[in-house]
Amino acid sequence: MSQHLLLPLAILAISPIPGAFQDSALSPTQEEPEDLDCGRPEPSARIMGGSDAQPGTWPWQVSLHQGGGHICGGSLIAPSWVLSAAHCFVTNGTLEPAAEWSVVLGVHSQDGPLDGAHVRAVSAILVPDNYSGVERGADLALLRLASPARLGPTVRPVCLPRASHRFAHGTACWATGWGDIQEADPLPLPWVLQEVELRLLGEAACQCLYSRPGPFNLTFQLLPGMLCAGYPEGRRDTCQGDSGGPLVCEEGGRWFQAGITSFGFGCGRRNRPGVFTAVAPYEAWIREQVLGSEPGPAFPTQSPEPQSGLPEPTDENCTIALPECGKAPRPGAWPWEAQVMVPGSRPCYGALVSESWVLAPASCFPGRISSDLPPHDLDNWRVMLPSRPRAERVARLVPHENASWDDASNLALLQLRAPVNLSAAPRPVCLPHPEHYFLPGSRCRLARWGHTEPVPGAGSLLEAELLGVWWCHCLYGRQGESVPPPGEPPQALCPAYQEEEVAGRCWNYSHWSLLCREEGTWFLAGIRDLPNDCLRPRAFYPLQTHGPWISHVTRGAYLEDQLAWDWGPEGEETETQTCPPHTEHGACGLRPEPALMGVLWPWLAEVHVAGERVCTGILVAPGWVLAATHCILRLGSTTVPYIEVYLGRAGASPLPQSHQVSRLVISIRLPRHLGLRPPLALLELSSRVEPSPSALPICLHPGGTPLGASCWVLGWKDPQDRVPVAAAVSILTPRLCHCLYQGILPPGTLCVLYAEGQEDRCEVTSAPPLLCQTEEGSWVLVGMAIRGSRELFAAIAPEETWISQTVGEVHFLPPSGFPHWLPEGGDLCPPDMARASGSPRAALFLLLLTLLIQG
Ligand code: 4AZ
Repeated sequence: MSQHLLLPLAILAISPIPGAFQDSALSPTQEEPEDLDCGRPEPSARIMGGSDAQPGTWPWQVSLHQGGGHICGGSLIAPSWVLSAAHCFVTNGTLEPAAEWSVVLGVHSQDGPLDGAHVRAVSAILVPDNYSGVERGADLALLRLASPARLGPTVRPVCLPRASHRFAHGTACWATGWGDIQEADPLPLPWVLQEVELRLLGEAACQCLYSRPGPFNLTFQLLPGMLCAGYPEGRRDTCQGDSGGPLVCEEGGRWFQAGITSFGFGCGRRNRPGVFTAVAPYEAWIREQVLGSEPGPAFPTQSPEPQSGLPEPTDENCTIALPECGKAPRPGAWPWEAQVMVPGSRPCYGALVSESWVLAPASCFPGRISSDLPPHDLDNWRVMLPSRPRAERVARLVPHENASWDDASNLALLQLRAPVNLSAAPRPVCLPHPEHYFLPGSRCRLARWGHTEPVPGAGSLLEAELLGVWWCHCLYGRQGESVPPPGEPPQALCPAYQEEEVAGRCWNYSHWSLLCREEGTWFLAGIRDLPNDCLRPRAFYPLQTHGPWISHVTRGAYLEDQLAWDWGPEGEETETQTCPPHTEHGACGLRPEPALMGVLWPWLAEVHVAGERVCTGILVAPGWVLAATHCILRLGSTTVPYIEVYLGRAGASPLPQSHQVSRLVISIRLPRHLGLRPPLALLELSSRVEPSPSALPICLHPGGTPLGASCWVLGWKDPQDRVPVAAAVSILTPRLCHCLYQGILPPGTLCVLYAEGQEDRCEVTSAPPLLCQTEEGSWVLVGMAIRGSRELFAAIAPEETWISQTVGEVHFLPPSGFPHWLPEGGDLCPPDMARASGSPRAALFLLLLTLLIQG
């Protein structure tokens, strides 16, 4: 996974340089003094968080081109030698041919014409034998120029440190380059060389930062020959495209190259400083390579000379930077909440994302986002921020390019005329990087967003808990698609709310933002508008996909690494998972494999009848539960009992109270059956339950007997504690069943055979159901137990018409794609049938008894 963050080299699309010329005729050695002068730019003469360099400030900086574009940086160390990073030239363990590369010297802006720039071909690329990848060190390379560089005011070598040279930690040094100005954000035109001041970090301080899990929970072991520079709080750093370039420190009026830009975890991230190849330890290697070339690189002695033998000072403490965003005094008191006032519109809520930028829905500014011109009344727009005495004025509106047609991109950024001082309030919210993985079960809140109506009651009621990615993805219609694994941006984020809070709290129209907390820090995780609906478990649009756009526009929004890593079983799941197909009414019979903590059987209901017994019920549609008639209605009783249904209780460990759902039964429906009492009853619930992992309808089986499916009797171990158990069974062919029971079965009865030792797993008084799992993974209800029997079940399929007419929204699987029993020839049963099987007599006896009692 580290590959995601050890950013590979990107080709900066910089065209071949107009005005630069290939110059090989000059022999500059004659013009130079014997002892090569180094590290002195002409007097007077991105890097992330840096700024444009002045021309001629860094005359040793070169640009290494391949295929006509800038790939890496380098430094001129002698007229014929350039120092750079090995990883620029090694792909899959192979050194690229020198002929593919050229060195551009004396260049400032790479968007020509280039005064004073010239190009040299490369005659050799030398890489240490022990180089095997940036993380393993020795990331340096020497390039021999086909002809010496022409030294001048904008082309001069840098000084190299001797092996004994010590750069004190805390020293302010400079890194330069034409690399990205943020992660995945290339340097804009006119491609002017960027410079940034970075502080050298001691080995202990750097190791301390990299030992704390960061992106992808990764840590990194610093090796000898590496050095770090940057800041614990991040924000200023080298980035992709700067590799190979120099990190230089001034000493006694000369610039020494302390490091070569090598890598880092991302760019400018908190506690992830840039990692450089230390140059001093490679003095001998460099000298060996350049032997005989005159003049060679200069290694001036350090003055005052370092006292060799002394250990490096280790007095630095381990200073970890804490997030600067996302801290709130208490949920609901959001220090980033910004109220945007546009003349003629209701106030619109957004979030402060940096000193100068507010993020809000683009739909807050209708009519103002379609044209390229700034809104004519921008002067009159105001932004109210917490604890600011006066309203802020607005300088610019930048809508997302897809804002007008894509709800997921309904975003706009507003730039304030003057940056605000960040403190406890206002304080920006944290934004997630694209690879952020919000853990299932994360504690989240809904916050005002856009034109939201005032929240009735306390805003603190809007608590939510995040569903796992599998659930979110599969519940909300991504059928047959694979579930994005951790590290890939999800298509949706699903907060689940407490049912009771939701009941009766409906808004006519509302926009919401989803804030999720990690280690006490709040992230803006998602956005959603809910036209005309109650708050229910819903899919929010994840904001993490917009992180790059937001940082590109704002150049400094607070993107923060993931802070919580306890992935649990779902995160460890490495196999790609797919969602079972849906029926026309949506998702049914979903159950993650392997089953996660929490609910194992989302459709399993406890049906509490008249306060005296509990029957098994199965949720077949958002407002309907199917149960066995004999358990619900006692024989002889003429009154309709008081029935309560509980969902979300049937877990390996029961879900928190907040996930349980209870409903009253308002009617009991039975099919018309002549003579015998019908075995199946439909219970109508007082209100719908929103599909969620604790209340999800099962799929219904359309007919026949599932061939080769794995089937289970799902019950409770005992009716008191009601811990769900499943006993593995096979369903017998109708012929076998018929023969075993010698024709006394009512039509539509299924017989099962228990797997070895499974007969006694669940008790039968609560009338357990018979379920099977399809090959795609959906769970299907096939039958409900017949009174008093372990082996006999009333099939669902014969009642398909009645069930569909009564409920409407049930999920009968399409008959195609579900294997049926083939018709079997002959009615005759083998004469020894009854003797051959295990316990047909006992079953027969029970069945007779059942029929007698019912009759
Ligand atoms: C790169 O890929 C690279 N933030 C260079 C430096 C850093 C990260 C990536 C350090 O060239």
